[in-house]
Order: sequence, then C-alpha cells, then structure tokens
Amino acid sequence: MLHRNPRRKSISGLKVPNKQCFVREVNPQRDRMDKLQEVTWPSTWTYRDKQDVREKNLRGNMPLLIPGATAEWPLSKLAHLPTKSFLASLLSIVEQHTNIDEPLCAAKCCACEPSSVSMSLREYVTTTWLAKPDAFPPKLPPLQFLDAPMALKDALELLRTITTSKPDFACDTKSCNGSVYLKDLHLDINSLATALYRVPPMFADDFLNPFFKHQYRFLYVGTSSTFTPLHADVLRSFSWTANVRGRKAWLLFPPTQKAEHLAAFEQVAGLDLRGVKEADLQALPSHCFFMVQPEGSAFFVPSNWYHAVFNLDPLTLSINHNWFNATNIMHVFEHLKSQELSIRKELSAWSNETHWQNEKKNNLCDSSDKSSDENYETVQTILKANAALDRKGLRALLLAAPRLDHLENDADRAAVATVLGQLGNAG
Ligand SMILES: O=C(O)CCC(=O)C(=O)O
Ligand SMILES: [Fe+2]
Repeated sequence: MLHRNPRRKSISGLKVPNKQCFVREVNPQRDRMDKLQEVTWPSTWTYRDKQDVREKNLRGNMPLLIPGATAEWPLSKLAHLPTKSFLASLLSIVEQHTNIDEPLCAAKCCACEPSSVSMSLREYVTTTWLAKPDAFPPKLPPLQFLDAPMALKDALELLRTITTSKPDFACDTKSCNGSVYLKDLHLDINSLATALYRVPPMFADDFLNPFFKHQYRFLYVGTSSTFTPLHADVLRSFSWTANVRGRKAWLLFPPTQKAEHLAAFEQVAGLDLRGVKEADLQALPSHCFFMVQPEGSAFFVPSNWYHAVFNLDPLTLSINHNWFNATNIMHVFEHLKSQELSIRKELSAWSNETHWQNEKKNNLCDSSDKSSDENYETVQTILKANAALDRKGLRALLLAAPRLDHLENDADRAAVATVLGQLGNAG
C-alpha cells in the first residue's frame, strides 16, 4: 500500500510556471545535498540551427532540448482535447492505418510489481481509459517545481509526491490497472507516422530505420508515474522523444560515468527513481542531470548516455525514434565489438577454458579475419540474436546508406570508411 509522503510540504508552495523546464547538475560528492549549486543550462543543450546541432549535439554527443518541436504535428492539433476524446481520436487515426487489436507490449509499471503484458492499443485505450468513470484520471494537485537550486533528493521527493498523491492509481497488486505504460506501438507504417507527426529535420539523417523497415519508431502512452528504468539505448543508438502531451522527468548520466557507478545506481534505485533514499545517493556517480521535459518539446538523448524516465502527467504521450548515422556510427560499432567480447568470454567460460588466452586472436578489431577464428560464426549468430545486428548486418546497412561520396563532410566519410574498413568482408 502506498503512503503519503510526510515530507511533501517541504517542496510545495513555491509558485513557478507549470511548464517550466529546468536542468540541474547533481553532485552528491558535495557535503550538503541541499546546498547544491544550480548549473546553468549547458549552452550545447539549447537548439540553435540544424548544422550546429549536427556538430555540437550529434557528433559532439550532447543532449538537446527543442521546445515547441511538435507544434505543427497533426497529433498536436488534438492535444488540447479532454483526455478521453484525445485517446478516442488517436484510436480512430491509428485504426485507419493498422490493426489496433494486435497485441503490443504494455509495461505495467506499478510500484510493487513491474511486469510486461500483452495488450492491444484498443484494449489499452478502452480498459485503461474509456471504461473508467469520468473522474478518471483523478485530478492531481498542480505540480510545482522549484525555481531555485534543486537537489536530487528534492527531485526524488517530487517524484514520490506525484506517485503517492493519487489514491486511485495506487496498486492493488492483483490488477494494478491504474498504471499502465503502453510502449511498443511500432510506427513502421509510413502513412500512420505521417498522420501523427513529423521527424524534426535535424534528426532526419537516419541509417537505421530505412534498413530495418522503420522498426525503431515508437509511440509511448502512459498514465502518470509510469516509467522506463535506467538504460542506454539499443545498439547505443541516438534517440529522440517528443512529448505530444504531458511531461517527462529525466535523469541522465554522461557516458563518461563508470559502469560500476551506474551499476551502483541501479542497485539502489532498482527499476525507477522512486525507491531511492537520501543515504543511497552517495552511490551516485559524481555528475548526473535531472530535468523536466515540457509538453510539446523534443529531447535528444545522445549515444551511450544512461537515462531513467518518468511520466509526470495524468496522460503522457510521446513519439520516440532510435536511430544512428555517420556521426555516431563509431559508438554503434564499438558497442557491437564490446558485445562480441562478452560473447567470446562466455563461450570460453562455457568451453571450460581456464584462462583468457590468445589476446591477439580475440582482439575484436581483427576478428573480421574469419579464417583464423573458429568461433566467428557462433559469435555472430549470438550477436545478431542479442543486438539484432551482426557484422554482416552492419556492413549491409552501411552499404545501403548514402554512398561515401554523398556524405556530408570529411568527418562523416572518415567514420563510415573506418567502420567499413574494420568490417572487411564480414559475411
Ligand atoms: O519515454 C520513455 O519512457 C523512455 C524514452 C527513452 O528511453 C528514450 O527516448 O530513449
Ligand atoms: Fe532510452
């Protein structure tokens, strides 16, 4: 049973605009968590122009917020509707393009028992929303964000406040039907995607989706306090998320954070940001960012940044793409190589090897030399099963992408040529 947060008062009562966006650098190494300095919004996180974004954010691998990115989207034209009408309209648009009875993955992100279930869009909208009394979702107290330095512990209190202030959403363990996050609506049909949204132009250069029949484009819709646990994105691709409706809280860790720090965070935080106690914060890496992404904005998550996401409003609907191009191809390739390394280690453990032998043979930069590697095919099969992409697939994808001489600049050409060179004749 969820209980009200007794410390709620300490963060309430401060008036700031509801849709304010802020970012705070959180540094738990400092002596007093409540004396954290506000860091100014890093200048690289602010949108200037497409070329600047390509260099500073895509190649520079820095986050970016684009306010108002959804303003002209067909779906945004409906965003002012009451929740139920909005969802009914969504259902009818989606129904014109695809089968809304197809089972999808709905994560039941409730506090006590996160789990995944199969549910179609129709089922989600009708059982989670339309069949509920008009009072659903319950009115939440207006969210109040501090317009002053915010320590992570206050941010966490804020999230807990949101979670615990909605009795109707409290989980009854058996059904927890108040809190469901529909995550896997693939926007792989072009006509459906066009009926809903437009890809922000600075994110349009995409090698991944055209090759995989647009399987990495998604619609997410969740009730408040649903969440996505800490993770780095598939294939270490980029992602962008645009909030058509509602806001999301993000906790972000730069890729420079050591893996063991992230593991320590996951250990204390578990699946989401809620169970963290102040004492646990000592385990956090020295720099992480907390921010609230406003409605109508798009947020760019660079390669290899770990992030945990939390939906703040009664209904949060976002469009999300994973993608990569020449600017982050090295991140993708490095990820595949590190996955190969792990697979090799496991294979050798399985075959009872006591030592990690023959470094040279297992140096993965060289492992395109298939003739000297008896595990090559096995490693590639497992890699493809795990990561959806093996060396052969990556090579085919790059050969299907714009030709080297069509790429924008020297840095792009050099990156793609390097990866193709290392892939050799992978096949
Ligand atoms: O919105 C979410 O719940 C997750 C979004 C995310 O992980 C991403 O954009 O990479
Ligand atoms: Fe993600």
